[in-house]
Amino acid sequence: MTSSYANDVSVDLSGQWKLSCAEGEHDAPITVPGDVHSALRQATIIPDPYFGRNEIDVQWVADLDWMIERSFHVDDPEANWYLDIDYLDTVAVVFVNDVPVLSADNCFRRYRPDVSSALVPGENRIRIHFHSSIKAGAERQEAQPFYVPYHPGNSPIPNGNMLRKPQCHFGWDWNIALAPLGLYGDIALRRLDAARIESVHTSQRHVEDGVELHVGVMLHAAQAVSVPIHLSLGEERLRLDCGVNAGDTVLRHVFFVETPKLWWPAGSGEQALYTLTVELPDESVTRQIGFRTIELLTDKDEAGSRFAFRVNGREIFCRGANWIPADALHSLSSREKTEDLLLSAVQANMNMIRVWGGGFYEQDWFYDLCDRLGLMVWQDFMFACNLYPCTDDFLDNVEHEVSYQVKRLSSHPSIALWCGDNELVGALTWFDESRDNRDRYLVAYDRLNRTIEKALKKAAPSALWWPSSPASGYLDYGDAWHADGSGDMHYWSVWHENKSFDNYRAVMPRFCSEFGFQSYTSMPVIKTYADGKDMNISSPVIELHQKNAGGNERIAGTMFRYFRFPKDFENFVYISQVQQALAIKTAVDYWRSLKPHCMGTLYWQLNDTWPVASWSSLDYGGSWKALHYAARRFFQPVSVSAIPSEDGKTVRFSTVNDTAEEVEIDMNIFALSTDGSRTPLKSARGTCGPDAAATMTEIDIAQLADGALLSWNFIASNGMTGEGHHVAQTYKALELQPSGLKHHVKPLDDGTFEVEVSPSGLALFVMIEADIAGRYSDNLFDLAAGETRRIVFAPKSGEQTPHPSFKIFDLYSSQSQG
Ligand code: BMA
Repeated sequence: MTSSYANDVSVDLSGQWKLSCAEGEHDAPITVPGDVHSALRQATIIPDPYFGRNEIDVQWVADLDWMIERSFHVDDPEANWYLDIDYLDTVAVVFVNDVPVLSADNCFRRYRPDVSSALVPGENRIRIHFHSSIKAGAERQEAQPFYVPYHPGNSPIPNGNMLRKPQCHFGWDWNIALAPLGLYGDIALRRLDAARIESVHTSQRHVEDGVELHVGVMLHAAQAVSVPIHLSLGEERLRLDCGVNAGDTVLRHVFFVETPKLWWPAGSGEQALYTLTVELPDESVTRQIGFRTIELLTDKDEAGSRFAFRVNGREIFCRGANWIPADALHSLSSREKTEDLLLSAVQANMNMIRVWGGGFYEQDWFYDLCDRLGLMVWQDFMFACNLYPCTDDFLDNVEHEVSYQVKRLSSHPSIALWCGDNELVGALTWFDESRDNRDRYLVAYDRLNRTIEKALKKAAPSALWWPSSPASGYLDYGDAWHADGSGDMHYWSVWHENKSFDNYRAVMPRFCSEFGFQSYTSMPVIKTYADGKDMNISSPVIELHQKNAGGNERIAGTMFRYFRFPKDFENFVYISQVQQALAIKTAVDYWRSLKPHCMGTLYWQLNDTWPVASWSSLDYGGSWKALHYAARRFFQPVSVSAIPSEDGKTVRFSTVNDTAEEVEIDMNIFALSTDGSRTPLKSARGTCGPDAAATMTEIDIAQLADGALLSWNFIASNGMTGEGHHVAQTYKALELQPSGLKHHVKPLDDGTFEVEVSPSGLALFVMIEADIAGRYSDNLFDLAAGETRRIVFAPKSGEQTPHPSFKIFDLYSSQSQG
C-alpha cells in the first residue's frame, strides 16, 4: 500500500534527529528511519559491530535506554492532529512537548495517537524514549504467571519472546546478537480534517466471465461528517459521497472486471497488475492488485495428505528459499539491496519465498516487488522457536498486530499463505518446563495460535491459513521434522543430526519448507571482517562469525566424509560452498522427481543479515555463493537429474517439467575419466508431460571403468539445456589428475570482463572468483580436457576497477597434495 498526503495536512518527521543516551553521556545525530547502533557507529562512538569480534564490545548499547528528539513547526495546533508511526522498535514512549502521547510495545503495529492537546503554535518538540529491550524483556518475564522459555541456543540475549519485535534481534544461529532499536518506518504528524483512511482491503471472486473485486475501505473520523471518496481501478473511476460516523466506518464497493489478465507466479505466466486507488480530498492510497485464484490442496491420499498450491486452476510446484531480514541493522538495508536479493531469487528460477517468522512483516514495497517478480510469498506470523505468553494483554497486542498486518498485506497477489509461526509446536519439546508440564504450555500455545487464526480470518476471510511451519495438518501436533506423509516438513536430519547427503532420499516430503546446509561466506566477504592473521578455520574471529554451535565442526566433518582436505583457508571456503551446493542439490533433485507427491522445496536460507558462515545461498551483500549458481540449474523448470538407487548400483535419470507444455528431451550420457576424457555411454530421447516428472533412462554403474564418473548433458524442445556429473563413491576416492586449468581475461567495452577458462585435464566444480563483488554469467561448472568456457563477469555497480584479479578454483587444485 502506498499512501500520499497533501502537503498542508502532513508534516514529515523523518530525517535528522538527535540521539542521546538516557543513562549516560553519549549523543549523536541519527537519521530516521534508522537504528541506534548505526548512528553510534557513524559517530564513531562504537566500532563496526560486524568487524572482527566487535560484536562483544558493543553489547552495552542494548543494556541502556536511548532517546531521539527533534523539533517541528505547526501553525494551527487547534486542528485535529495525530502522529502516524510504524516499525517503532519497540518498547517506547513518545512525548510531544514533554506530554506523553503514546506508549508503544509492538514493532509490528502502526500507531496513530491523537496529539492535538499536546501541540503549541510554532516550534514543537518530539522525543521518543526507547526502553532497553533487555530490561523490558526481563521485567515482562518476571510479571508472567509462569516462566515462558526462550531458546538460549539461538538467542544469547534473553527474553526476546516477551517482546513483539523480530526474534532474531536477540541473536540467532546465523545472526549477530545486538538487540537493535530504533524507528524503521514512517513518522509523520498529520491533520485529521474530515476523515482518514485507516485501511484498504480487498478480496476477489472469480466468476465465469470475469472477477469481482470487493473493496473495503475503513475510514476514521473524529466526528460524523460527509466526505467525497473516489475509487478507481485501472480506467474505471467513481465517486461515492458518504456519511461517516465518529470513529471507524467501513465502506464497500465491488468492481467487476470482465475477463481480466491473470497474475501468475514466475515461470508460469505473466504478472498482470492493476492499480486500485482510494482518494479522499487530502489523502490517497494505492494498492497493486493481481487477479488470481489460489488454493491449498490438503486432500487425503495413501501416504497421508497432500500439500500443494493450485494457482488459477493449475498446480504449481514451489521452488524457492526462506527469507530472513535483509540486514541485522535497519540503516544498512535499502530498497535497492533488497530488490537485488529478490531478483537473484527469480534469476535462480524460484517462484516462492517464505518470509520466516523470526524477522519482520516486510515493508509494502517488498511485496510490491514480489508481485512484480512473480514470487509467491509464504508469510509467517512473527513467532519463532520460542514459547510465548498467553496473558490477555499479550494476546490483545497480537490481535491488533495480526489485524493490521493482514489488512495491510493480503491484497497482494504474491501473498499465497499465512502461517501461524515457525517451529512453535516443536519448541514445546525443547524445554524442561514444557516437557514437565506439556498441558500448560500446549494450552498456552493453542490460545496464541487461535488468536492469530481468528484475527486473520476476521481481517481476510478468504486468506489461506496454515497453523504452523512445519505442521502435519490442522490440529495435528506430530513430528513434522521426521514424519513425511502429510503437511509441510522441516527436514534437518542431514545438517542438525549429521546424516549423510544420501539421507535426503530417505524421506518423501509433501512440501519441504526448510532444509539446509551451511557453508562459509565467500572470501571477498570474509575479508570485510577478518584480517589476514584471522584467516584460519578455527580462529576466534572466524568462530565468532559462526553462530550455530558445532557448525564449523559440521562443515569440516562433512569435508572429511566426502573430500580430500583442502590445502589452505580459501580452498576450505571454496569446498565448504561446493559441499553445500551438493547437499541441497541432492535433496531438490530427488524431491522434484517425486512430483506430484512432493509439490514444493524451499531451502534454508536465501540471504544473510551480516557476514557470517550460514545456510544462505547469497552472501551478505548479495553475491552468489556456489549454491545459488547450482540452484539456478536444479530449479530450472525443465531439468534432468541423476538419482542413484539405494544400493548405488544403478542411476536413474529423472526429468521434471514444471511448464504447461509437454517437452521432448534429448540427452547424452558419458563416462568421464579422471584424466578428463569423455567417452559416450548412451544417448536417450524421451518426453516429459506438462507438470510432471518421469524417469527417462537408467545406467548400470558397472558399465563405468573403475574410478570414472558419469556425466551428461541434455537439450529440451523448449530450448532449456543442462549438464551434470555423478560420482558413484565419494570425491575423496577419486584419483584426480592435474586439471591444468588456464584462464584468460578480456575487458569488454561495457565494463564487464570475459573470462575464458580451459583445462588440460578434468576440472570439476570450476568456480571463478574476482577480488571485487559482481555477478558471473555462470559458475560451478565442469570442464573436460580441452573444453573451453567463456564466462562474463559484471562487477557490482560502484565496484568498477580496470583490472580485477581473478582466482579460479577447481576440485583437483583445492586438494592438499602431500
Ligand atoms: C530452522 C529455522 C531457523 C534456524 C534454522 C537453522 O529451524 O526455522 O530457526 O535458523 O532452522 O537451524
